[in-house]
Amino acid sequence: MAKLRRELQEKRERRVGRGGGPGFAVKKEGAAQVVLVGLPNSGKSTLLRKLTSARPEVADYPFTTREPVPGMMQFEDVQVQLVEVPALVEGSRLGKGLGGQPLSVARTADVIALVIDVSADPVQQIQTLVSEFRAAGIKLNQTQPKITIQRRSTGGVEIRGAGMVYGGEAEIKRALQERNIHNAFVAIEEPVTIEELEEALDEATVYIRAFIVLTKCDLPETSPKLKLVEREFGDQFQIIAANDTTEGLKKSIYENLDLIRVYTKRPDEEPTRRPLVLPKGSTVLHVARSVHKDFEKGLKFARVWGSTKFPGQRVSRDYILRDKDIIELHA
Ligand SMILES: Nc1nc2c(ncn2[C@@H]2O[C@H](COP(=O)(O)OP(=O)(O)O)[C@@H](O)[C@H]2O)c(=O)[nH]1
Ligand SMILES: [Mg+2]
Repeated sequence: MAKLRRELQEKRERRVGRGGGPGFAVKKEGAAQVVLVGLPNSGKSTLLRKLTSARPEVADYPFTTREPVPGMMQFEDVQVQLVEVPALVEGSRLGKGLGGQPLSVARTADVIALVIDVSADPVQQIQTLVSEFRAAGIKLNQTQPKITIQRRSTGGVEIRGAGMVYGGEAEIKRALQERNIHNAFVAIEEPVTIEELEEALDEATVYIRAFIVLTKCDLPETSPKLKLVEREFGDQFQIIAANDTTEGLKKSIYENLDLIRVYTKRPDEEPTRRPLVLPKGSTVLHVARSVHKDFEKGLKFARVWGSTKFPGQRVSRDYILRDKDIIELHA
């Protein structure tokens, strides 16, 4: 899983560079990188100051923050990197505001936080951000359609699952030809629109998890606006109101990262203090793999404390772990 993540990351970093101009990827640290994106004055720097020891300038004029500013959020025993990027505006990708820099950094994020000033037309702000991201090929909270494309040097076009696209083979071939792809293997494993296929062909498309943070909830008359945002976007995004305590806010953010912590232990010893941080849904096998790649082969069973019915229960390698589980691997 670590290897997969690294490969994906490298792939994304290459894509950033390809957009012309320098890449602005910020070196990742901690369990996940969350990029804070918002319009000018939406409260990004204030949020970063509240959650990390980074000290970006806070001011009531736009574009105070001109370079990405990373900070480390410590939540219990997990470190999460937050990165404030310069404000995004309508047309950023075309060079407006401070240009494509915020999009370029957001493109390689593990998770994107849309930082929205709830006191100023929040619906409009969210729509602006989402459409700017969409135009830049960054899809928020959408699952990547199951399409495989392998470019080849010869052999023409081979298509599997053409019936999954409205228009079938003819449409697929047209989309390929438009992109000067004459030799490729294309496999479509679920029904997709021609638009989704075209996005998959455009390698610049990335799919990133995102949530909304509403700032300035302390200002008067904001509670109806908060409700409006929940009604309009609640299906699409988790919404966090930033008027919580610092610890509460950190917890909400952590929960939105879909990570779990597991503590490994040896028989008759105490568990490690530092957790392994893995994606939600990880199994015993994933843990074994991230401890040591040889462990995977020799793994016989594991004992788990926490999510199991009984403490120290024996589980199989496919057992799905939960946050804060303690695990003892037996080879
Ligand atoms: N009342 C209130 N003002 C805020 C809050 N967060 C930010 N501000 C103000 O909004 C302005 C812009 O804040 P800043 O954090 O610099 O926004 P950025 O441009 O998105 O980084 C500043 O005047 C802040 O004091 C908040 O939660 N409540
Ligand atoms: Mg700022």
